[in-house]
Parts: sequence; structure tokens; C-alpha cells
Amino acid sequence: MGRWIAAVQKGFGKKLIRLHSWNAWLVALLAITGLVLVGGFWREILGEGRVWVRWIHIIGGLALLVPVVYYLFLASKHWKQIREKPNQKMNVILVMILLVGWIISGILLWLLRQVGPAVANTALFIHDLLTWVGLPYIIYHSLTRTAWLKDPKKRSIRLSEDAIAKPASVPTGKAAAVTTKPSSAQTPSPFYTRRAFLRSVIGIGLAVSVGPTFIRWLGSSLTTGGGSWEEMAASNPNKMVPDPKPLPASLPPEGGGAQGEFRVYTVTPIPSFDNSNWSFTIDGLVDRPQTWNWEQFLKIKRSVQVSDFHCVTGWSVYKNTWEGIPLNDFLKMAGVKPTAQTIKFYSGDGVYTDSITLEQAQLKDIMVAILHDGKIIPADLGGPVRLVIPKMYAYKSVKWLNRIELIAEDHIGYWEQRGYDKDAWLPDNLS
Ligand SMILES: Nc1nc2c(c(=O)[nH]1)N[C@H]1C(S)=C(S)[C@@H](COP(=O)(O)O)O[C@H]1N2
Ligand SMILES: [Mo]
Repeated sequence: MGRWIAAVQKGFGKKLIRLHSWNAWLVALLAITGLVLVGGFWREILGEGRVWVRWIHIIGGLALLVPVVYYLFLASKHWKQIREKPNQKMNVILVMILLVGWIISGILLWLLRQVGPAVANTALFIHDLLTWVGLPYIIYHSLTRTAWLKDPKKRSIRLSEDAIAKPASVPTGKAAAVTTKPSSAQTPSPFYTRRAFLRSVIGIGLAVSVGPTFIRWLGSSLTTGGGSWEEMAASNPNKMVPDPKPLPASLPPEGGGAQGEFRVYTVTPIPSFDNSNWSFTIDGLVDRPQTWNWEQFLKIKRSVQVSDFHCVTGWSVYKNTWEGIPLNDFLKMAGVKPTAQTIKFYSGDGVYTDSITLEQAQLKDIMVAILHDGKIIPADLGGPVRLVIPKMYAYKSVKWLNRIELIAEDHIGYWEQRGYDKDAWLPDNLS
């Protein structure tokens, strides 16, 4: 083992440089794909591509294990080399925490069906937190460490003696540059060097651009409920009149108020509705197809339920008090024909659909919801009317629901056509 490590450490300086650059490219790839995955903008335009981006992100993340593990073999030697450089030691420790933290939380998110929502929620929080802290740090690090900004005196990676003894074995321009590049930094500048100045500009720029969003994220992650719901309600573009009157179980909410926050997901621009362009239809293989306008719709008997809401990307909102019409009541009103097999749900965005089988529809808590915690559902979150299927991942819970069609054949929903699992059941250790 000792010998083998010695062999791995041979040509140490060059190996460390190559490792560093591989690691840097991988982190850059992961940063870009990761930002694309969380960015709502890309959700709209990427569609199917999003599933590919997700796979690139997962595979890239697993590949990150290679440089990390490889570094561990070089670490003892590197550590000795930088023993008098506290900044560089801090850098190594920080980067290791980031990489290992990202990898572990990322693996848990990838395996979320096995680990369940509670673990996935924590993993997502850690993954986000590390990104908020780590990404600005890494951008700062790479900008200030580029050749033109870096003070050669402070460089820690040196080629090992054997490589220097045999100059012929220094093949890459980069490796050579590390040892020999002359620099103007040798001439001391009286007050503030250009480098130090640029470093501050980069640092301040990053802090100003990332800081506010970070604080908002932190606030919404650490408080339960509230906050942005009010914002969404205040800017709700829907103009349905009248407002539905909440049942007593809905206000105050039977569940005591939702815990957590919804992330606004949509694959189209957010649609908005008023009484003139909104209606709700049940049709297809039914005895009594029917269409309601808003006033008629509000007269349908509603009930209240409390349930958790889990997105397959790792976040959850607990104890939602939903008020609406159980799906089964619609099926009874319309009278399902024996030839029907599947219930297809349409979104008023004109694009998103999903389906469940008639057998799955026996679940009593599937609801066509119009109120959440006693309040109307804002357009951002699928109002005026959205579907909720608490026992399945939330991509089944179609927003802006305006049509239910009974069909004989199967139907593959929007995200399922783009790679999501047709089986959306939550892990069964949940309620
Ligand atoms: N019409 C429509 N419904 C949709 C989606 C969507 O993009 N469009 N996203 C689904 C997914 S993946 C989730 S997690 C939830 C998110 O609901 P929210 O945006 O209210 O948080 O809505 C589901 N229903
Ligand atoms: Mo989702």
C-alpha cells in the first residue's frame, strides 16, 4: 500500500495540476447544469432537454468522486507542502467540504425514491446551501487565481524535484508556466496593487449580485410558510368573482397552516383567468358530460383535507389544508362508462397534461382544489383550480386544471413523456 501511494505520488506536482484542472472543469459543468436545473426560465424552454441536463448533472457529480478520491492519495504530501500557508489550507478544507457535501447530498437527491421525502428535503437544503456559499467562492477563487491575477510568489503547487531535475518531462505549457512565468508583481507597488484591486472588485461584485438572492432563499428555507404566498396573492393576475367562501375546517386551516414553501414550477408562461375565459369540463367516456362556469362551479359541494405535497426534485410542503371537490364526486356526477380506463387531466396552460388509472382514482384524497389554508390559490401555484394527488409525486398535481377527460387508452403525461417515471407513487413508508 505504502509503495503504491508512493507510485501515485510520483510526478506529484504535475498530477496535482492536472487533477486541479479536471476538477475545475467538472465543477464548471456541474455549476452550469445545476443552475439550468433550478432556473424556471430553462424549465419553460428546455422541456425534454431538462431530463438530459439532469443526467449530465448526476453523472458529472458521480465523476467528481474520481478527483476527490485521487486527491486523498496526494493529500499527505500536498498538506506538507502547504503547511505554512494557512489560506491555502483553508481553501483545501473548504473545497473538500463543498465537494464531499455536494456529492453526498446529490446522491441522496438522486436516490430520493429510496430515501423518502424527509431525507430528500434535508439533502436539497444542504445542496442549495453549499451552492450558495460554494459557487460564489469558487467563482472568486477561479477569477482571482487566473494567471494574470495570481501572485507567483504565492503559488503553492510546484513541480516535484524529480520533474525539475529532468526538464524534458515537463510537457504541458501550463506546468511549465507555473514554475517559470515571470511577473510584474515582483516590483512592489506602493499602495494597492492592480491585482488586489481587481480581487476586491470581483469580490464585491459577487457579494452584491448573489447576496440578496441568497438571503431571500435562506429566509424562505428557514421560516415555515407565509412570506412569498402573500406576495403571490398580492400580484395574483386571476380575476375570478366572487371569491369562494371557505368552509369552517378550511379557515382557520384544520392542518394548522402549511409548513414549507412551494417552488413555482411551470413549463409555460403563467396563464391567468377571469370569469369570461375560465370554465371546467368533464367529458369523454361519461354518461353526462358537463361544463361549469365559475359561479356554477362554486355551487358544487366541497370538502376539506390535510395532506403533504412532495416534489420529485426533493422539496416538500407539509400539512396543506386543501378545500375543493373530491375527484370521485366528479366521476359520480358524470357517470363513468365501462369502457373508460384512464382519467386524463388538462391544464389551462394548454400544454401540461397527466393521467391516472380509474383504479388509482379510488384514492379518496385526490382533490380538485380551489382553496389552500383557507385562501384562494394564486395563479403562480395553479389557481383558480388545481389538482392535488397527495399519495403521488406532485408532477401529477396538474395546475390550472380545467378539463377531466375519461378515455379508453393510456395517456403519458407531460413530464413522463420527458423521462419521469410513469409510476409516481410516493415511497410507501409514508402515510
Ligand atoms: N400545468 C402544470 N402543472 C404542474 C406543473 C407544470 O409545470 N405545469 N409542474 C408539476 C410539478 S413537477 C410540481 S412539483 C408541482 C409544483 O406545484 P407548484 O408550482 O404549485 O409548487 O406542479 C405540478 N403541476
Ligand atoms: Mo415536481
